[in-house]
Formats: sequence, structure tokens, C-alpha cells
Amino acid sequence: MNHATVIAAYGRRMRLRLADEREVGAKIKGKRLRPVCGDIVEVTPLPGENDWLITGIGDRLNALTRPNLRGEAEVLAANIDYVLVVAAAEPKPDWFIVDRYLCAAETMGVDSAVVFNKIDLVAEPPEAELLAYRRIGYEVVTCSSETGERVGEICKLLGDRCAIIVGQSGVGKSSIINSLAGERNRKTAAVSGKSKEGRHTTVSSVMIALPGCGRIIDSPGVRDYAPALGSSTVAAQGFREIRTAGAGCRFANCRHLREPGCGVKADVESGAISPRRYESYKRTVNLTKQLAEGGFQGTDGAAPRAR
Ligand SMILES: Nc1nc2c(ncn2[C@@H]2O[C@H](COP(=O)(O)OP(=O)(O)OP(=O)(O)O)[C@@H](O)[C@H]2O)c(=O)[nH]1
Ligand SMILES: [Mg+2]
Ligand SMILES: [Zn+2]
Repeated sequence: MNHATVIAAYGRRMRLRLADEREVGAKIKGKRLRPVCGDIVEVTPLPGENDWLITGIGDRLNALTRPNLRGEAEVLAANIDYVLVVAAAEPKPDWFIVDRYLCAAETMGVDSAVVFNKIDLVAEPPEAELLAYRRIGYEVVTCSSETGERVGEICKLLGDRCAIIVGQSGVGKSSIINSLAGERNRKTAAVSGKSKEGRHTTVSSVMIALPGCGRIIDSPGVRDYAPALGSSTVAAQGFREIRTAGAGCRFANCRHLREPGCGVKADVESGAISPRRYESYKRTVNLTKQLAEGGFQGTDGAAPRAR
């Protein structure tokens, strides 16, 4: 049996890295298998063709998910050991999206970091928001993939792990990869003139091996994102400081909303927990409830809006 890693997924067309490092195209056997970038798959060569055939998917160590329009978990990528969540000077950062990606990483049991890109466009990065992440233990890198300033820090954080880079469209995910790879491997495009929104340039996930550090999966940017958590009680596990403060609640099953003797609310009132992060937690709980009831409008083809 041959094994390979899925390094790109274009609908039902896959690109694989074989055990001998060769990169080949692949088709998928049958209709049931849904391999994603990062999957380890069983493959067999197709006689007389350049393509290989994927016949099975190995057990996933973890999976980054979002709910599809039917509220079921759709897998975006698998077997990840680091999540880099990017925000930037433009488009305007949506910190609630950053929080929900961090929440996804926490519930996957995977380490994550926040990257603030395009520092060349501003006098100061948004210190208060970034400090809130540092205080709860996240690594934060402020950088410019345009000038190259501090992009190397990302490489240091990454080590030899396999990361996925995620965030709003236009924040510079593909540009960061180009800067780290030292070549214009990934297509990029200017944000739109007026609204400063991204143009959804990257349309499929692709894994790139970086010289001198690990691998990184470039992923399509989003307008909104929510992890597929299954139940709203899982949301508390996705917010580090809420998970920790929750140990001090009077009730073991406290949801940290209106219960008396809640350690989380006490920490929000004392300022130990950022009110914005707490708001973000509440939105994630609500969103997960809405998803369970099937009542939401999709964006980006699937992910619901949290407002
Ligand atoms: N000024 C400045 N512009 C940047 C920086 N990084 C990226 N850009 C620009 O931002 C625009 C969007 O960059 P992309 O790399 O395509 O963004 P993306 O996050 O991959 O976007 P999607 O693929 O749509 O998700 C491009 O015009 C880049 O040149 C930076 O550090 N400073
Ligand atoms: Mg891109
Ligand atoms: Zn509580």
C-alpha cells in the first residue's frame, strides 16, 4: 500500500506528495471519500495515466472545521499542528473572527498564534487588542510581508510543524507565504479600492514547504468564520481564559451567562478577563445554538454570520 499527503485540493482534483517526495495529480475513487489538504491517503498508480487514484483516507489526528449550510461539520484541512490567525491594518480587523479561529484551534488541541500584518501602513499596531491576546498566553507577531519586517518571527514560531494560515480575505496570508518562501509562489491581489475588502484571491487550500522551517497551508480568506463545535458547552473550552476562570464557578455546568457565583463573570467585572473576549464567547455560544437549531444564513458558501 502506498501512502501520500494531500498538498492541494481543487474540488475532486487533488495534488499529492508521494513518499519519495514526487508531486503528482490524483483522482478519488468513488463518491464517498472526501480528502482534504493535510490528509494522509492510500494511493495506487493508474496504469497508463499520470494521475494516481486515492482509495482511502488515514485516520485524522485533528480537523479544522466549519458548519456547512445543513449545519454539519465540513472539514477544511486535517492533521495540522499550528494555526496562524492573521489580521491586518486593512481590511479592518474583525477580532471576533480571530477569536473564533483561536477557539477552533483550542478545541482541536492545537497551538495557535496571532499575526498582525501590514504594519507598514499604520503608525502603531492596535496595542490594546494585541495585548489582550498576549495576556492570555498567545504569541503575537506584528509584521509586514511587504517590507519583510519581522516575517522571520513566524518561521521561528513554526519550527518544523505543519501550520495552516487563516483569516479574513486580503489580510496578506498568501503574501506572508511568498515572503517566507522567498518566491512569488502564491497569487495575491490588492484589496478593493473603496471598501478595502479582500478579493477572495486564494480559492483552494495548498500546502507549501518552507525553506528552513516547516510546512504551511495557504487557505481561502473568509468574510466570516465559525468552528463546527457540535454543542454550545464546547465554546467555553475554546476560550483559554474562560476555561481557566470556569474552574472557580459555583456550578460545575456553569455556562458563564446568568448563573450566580460565576468565576468568569467575576473576572470580567474585575477586568481580569477582557469584556470584548467575553462578548466574543457569548456570540460563539449563541452561534453554536443557532447552528444546532439550523437557523442561520450562510456566508462564504457555508459559514454563518455571528451577528
Ligand atoms: N502594505 C502592505 N500590503 C500588503 C502586506 N501584505 C500583503 N499586502 C497586500 O495585500 C493584498 C492582499 O494580499 P493577499 O496575500 O492576496 O491576501 P490573502 O489574505 O491571501 O487574501 P485571500 O487569498 O483573498 O484570502 C495584496 O495587494 C498584497 O500585496 C503588507 O505587509 N503591507
Ligand atoms: Mg490568499
Ligand atoms: Zn461560570
